[in-house]
Amino acid sequence: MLAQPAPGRSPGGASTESTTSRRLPLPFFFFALVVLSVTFICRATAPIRPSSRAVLKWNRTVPFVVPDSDPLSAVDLDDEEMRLTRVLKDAAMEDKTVILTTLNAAWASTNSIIDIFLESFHIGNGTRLLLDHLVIIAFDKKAYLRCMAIHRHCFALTTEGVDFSGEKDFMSDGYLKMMWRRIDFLRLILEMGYNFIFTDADVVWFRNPIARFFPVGDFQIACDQFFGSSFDLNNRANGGFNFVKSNNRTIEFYKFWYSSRAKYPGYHDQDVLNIIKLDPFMDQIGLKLRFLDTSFFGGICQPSRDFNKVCTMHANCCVGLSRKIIDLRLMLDDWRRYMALTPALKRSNVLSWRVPHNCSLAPLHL
Ligand SMILES: *[C@@H]1O[C@H](CO)[C@@H](O)[C@H](O)[C@H]1NC(C)=O
Ligand SMILES: *[C@@H]1O[C@H](CO)[C@@H](O)[C@H](O)[C@H]1NC(C)=O
Ligand SMILES: *[C@@H]1O[C@H](CO)[C@@H](O)[C@H](O)[C@H]1NC(C)=O
Ligand SMILES: CC(=O)N[C@H]1CO[C@H](CO)[C@@H](O)[C@@H]1O
Repeated sequence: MLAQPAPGRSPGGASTESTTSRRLPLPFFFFALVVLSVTFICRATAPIRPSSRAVLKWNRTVPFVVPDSDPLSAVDLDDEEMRLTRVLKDAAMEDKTVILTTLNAAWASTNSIIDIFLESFHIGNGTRLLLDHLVIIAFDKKAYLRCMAIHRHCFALTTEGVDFSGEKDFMSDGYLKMMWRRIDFLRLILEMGYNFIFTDADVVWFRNPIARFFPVGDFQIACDQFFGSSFDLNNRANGGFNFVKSNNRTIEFYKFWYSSRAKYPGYHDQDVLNIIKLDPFMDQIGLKLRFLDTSFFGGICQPSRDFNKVCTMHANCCVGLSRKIIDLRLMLDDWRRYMALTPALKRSNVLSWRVPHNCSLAPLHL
């Protein structure tokens, strides 16, 4: 069963200390300043162009944010770095690798995405223990409280003055900010010396993926479409699943990625990634970039063809939360059917995924 919240943590606040007198480490203060100023710059200069919106909205499946929850005002913001240090230390594997996912209110409801996500670790082969290394990063109060109720490692990511829960438009300004905030946050994780496997919560895990990562490769990313070679820059990367090692190259790369958002206003982090992967600066950084095969890391865009190989399946290429939930549940069912087969039938690869079933790129209402 799922772990109980760790004792000693109170919902909504990790600390009861007075915040005003806290001394902040200088780097963190600078980080907060940058985030804040960037936020305001974005607000001023990043209008969403209808043309880019139409192209972008189908590429990545995203959480919709419900409007009825408060920002995480109750959480002691000044305490962020301390809370983060502790949660990473608690969750990290011996080699300082953590598994990270982000959660907002809409995906945090009972019987919604987060439950399916966690269930997959329980029915996967050798995945249950990985939950000890999973940190759920909550973007709003509802997500944080739900996390505290069902999982051991929760972290509330807030930005003062920005309410990530108050937006519900798919490619809205607020939504983009949330995505970019995540990129900047992941850079901080790397700077703190942690490697991470980032996974969207609409990725179900059936096998431990670590053995499938390349021994040499700083930044390894799953694909919507994989064309056969892990080096091929034409592979269409999907930011919903990646493995990143902490080193100077990846830190530089995340800075570059984050700074590129200013060059492509209104674009999603993933689309900017699919542009900058071709930038000459990538060679200067020397980042070792690898694309992960959809046989191991599949999705609805390109399902894994082999149940004997599949590690994860992503509900990408899917518009609409209800459709996504139906298809994710089908994936869990298909996996259970596979696990119930005899070894001989397993090897004969008789099963195929029943997805996409409801998932579709067609808009729900237009
Ligand atoms: C599950 O994992 C065990 C231990 O690694 C392995 O022996 C077995 O073949 C795996 N089963 C499947 C269906 O992958
Ligand atoms: C980055 O490079 C410096 C020296 O150039 C080195 O001291 C440091 O350990 C490196 N940091 C990481 C995270 O690899
Ligand atoms: C899912 O698909 C079934 C059968 O095609 C359909 O009856 C049902 O309305 C769909 N549900 C959603 C939420 O799209
Ligand atoms: C499913 C998919 O990949 N859709 C679109 C993603 O965005 C590119 C352009 O950035 C389009 O060409 C794809 O059709």
